Amino acid sequence: MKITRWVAVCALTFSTTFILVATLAAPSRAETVLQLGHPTASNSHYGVAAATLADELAKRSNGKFKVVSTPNGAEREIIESVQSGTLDLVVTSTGPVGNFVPEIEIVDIPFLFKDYEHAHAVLDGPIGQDMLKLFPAKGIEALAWGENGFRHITNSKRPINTPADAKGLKIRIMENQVHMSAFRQLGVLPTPIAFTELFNALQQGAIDGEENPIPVITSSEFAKVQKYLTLTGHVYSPALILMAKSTYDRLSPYEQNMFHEAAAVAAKAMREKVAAVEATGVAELRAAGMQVVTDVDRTKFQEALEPAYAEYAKKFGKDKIDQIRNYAP
Ligand code: EAX
Repeated sequence: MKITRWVAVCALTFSTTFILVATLAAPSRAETVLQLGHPTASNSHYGVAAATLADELAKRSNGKFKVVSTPNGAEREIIESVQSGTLDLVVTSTGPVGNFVPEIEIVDIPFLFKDYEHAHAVLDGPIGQDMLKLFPAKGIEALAWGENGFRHITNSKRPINTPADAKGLKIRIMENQVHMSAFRQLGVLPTPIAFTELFNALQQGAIDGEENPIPVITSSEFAKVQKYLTLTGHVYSPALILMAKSTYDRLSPYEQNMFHEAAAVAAKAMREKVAAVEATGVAELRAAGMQVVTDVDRTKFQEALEPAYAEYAKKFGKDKIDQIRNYAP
């Protein structure tokens, strides 16, 4: 009886000691959960950026940072939450970003970027990188430029071959002053609506059309509510990976660097996803019943928007616009 009790006490002491030692020996693994919001479905290019950022941060921090993503958010609202620090991260188009950092709206000027290569060169070069430095003064840390893609017009009324065909259509635009000026020039009725309301507005016929890159049109299933697509490519739509400055400031310099590096990998994955969907998306949309105008004369649209450039020059400076237009690395 006595021996049995001793064995039991010993076993207890041993296991307690073991647990204590094991606990002390284990690295401190307090997990930091970060909340991320983005505007589209999880299988979209935004979802790819969010998932890649989560993977990269988990890997680089040995599991310390865990990113939890919520899709289908309203961009302006989620940026507001990041600015106030109630949300940690956002992947967003630049659409509503000018409401927070006005200088950024310059990148939303139609026909500013010739092609993807030109856009990447500007954003990855000194012009784009200097723009990221404007965010901290507004309570936001800008981690990297991502990508939404060149935007095209869809509508439910008629095929658009020329700017004249677009006249009179009620077209949803982003909450963006630069786009508002451009679409006024086209003679459409530009209607700013949050992206989260867009599908319903199209379905109910409250508006006739909208404009978005192919990866948004496919992942948001707009073929269900839009018959016509014209590949106007009228404006390049960048994206940004942004972080609450309050969250960023709590990190060590080593961790801050980790976030920038992880975001760069996420942004690259986002661009790759955009390119992949660009390659297959139009065929997919045709198969889903859309009628696609591919051979549109883009210069006609560019000419129709030309008067808006006087307004842009006043707002941003002609030199700044030309610097981007003519940029060669
Ligand atoms: O960022 O609002 C828009 O049309 C955006 O392109 C969309 O939310 C994806």
